[in-house]
Amino acid sequence: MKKVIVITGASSGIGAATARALSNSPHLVVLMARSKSKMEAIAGQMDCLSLVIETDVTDVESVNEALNTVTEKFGGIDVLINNAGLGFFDPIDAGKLSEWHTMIDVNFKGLLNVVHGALPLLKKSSNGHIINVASVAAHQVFPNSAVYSATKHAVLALSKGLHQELQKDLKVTTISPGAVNTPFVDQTTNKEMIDDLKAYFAKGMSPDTIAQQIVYAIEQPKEVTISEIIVRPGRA
Ligand code: NJP
Repeated sequence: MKKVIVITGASSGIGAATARALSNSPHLVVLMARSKSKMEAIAGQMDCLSLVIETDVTDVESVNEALNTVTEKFGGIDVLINNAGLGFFDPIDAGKLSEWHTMIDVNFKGLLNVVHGALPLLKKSSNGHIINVASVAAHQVFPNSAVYSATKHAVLALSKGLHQELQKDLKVTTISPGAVNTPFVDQTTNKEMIDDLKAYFAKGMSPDTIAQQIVYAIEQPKEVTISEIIVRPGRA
């Protein structure tokens, strides 16, 4: 069945891999992020119908304009993949307040902005489905990532609330990856930690692996909801 699938954070990493994984599907795939040229390069290699929309999830107007464009072009939304996110790793004592605020603004408030705009459209769809990309940090708290973990705990809590209140209208899936080899870690500004972090994430899973799990959740029959997927690198 053909679905309109919106992916936030589609310019890189897991979001870009998910767009590519849907490339040969019958679906209509919408790529949203701030880096338009990167998304155009990805969409240019996709065989399915796709649409690139420059979107900043922290900007309500930008999000609502993007969702209006999707509705105009494709008539609505069936699947929303809330994937845009970032992490700055540092001890809490480093006190980098603006980095804490950015993580909350993108990972949680940004996700809420998209959910707020998309919910009426998803509820109209007979295949409405929200897929939230959380993290293993939604389930446990790691050193040097207290605020990141807090944002991902919030994403998981929101997913559970959405399911509780809206399960008659739509499916909700949370996917919680462990380390994935993407540019995710490059944003960390702690110079003492960055080399070790890069080496650690380089040994992580391929973003294609996470994309396959997301596609698996999308392709389930109507009577099946995959509520949660936790996927960790397969090493001791
Ligand atoms: O990271 P990366 P991942 N508005 O840096 C976008 C979670 N996760 O694929 O706007 C709109 O390659 C940014 O686009 P741009 C993680 O928390 C990861 O690894 O053009 N989009 C880019 O497309 C996150 O939720 C790991 O800069 C915004 C994308 O976000 C998700 O996986 C482990 C934006 C980030 O791509 C994808 O991360 C884990 C904004 N304001 C969870 N700001 C991991 N990699 O190990 C950023 O547990 N983006």
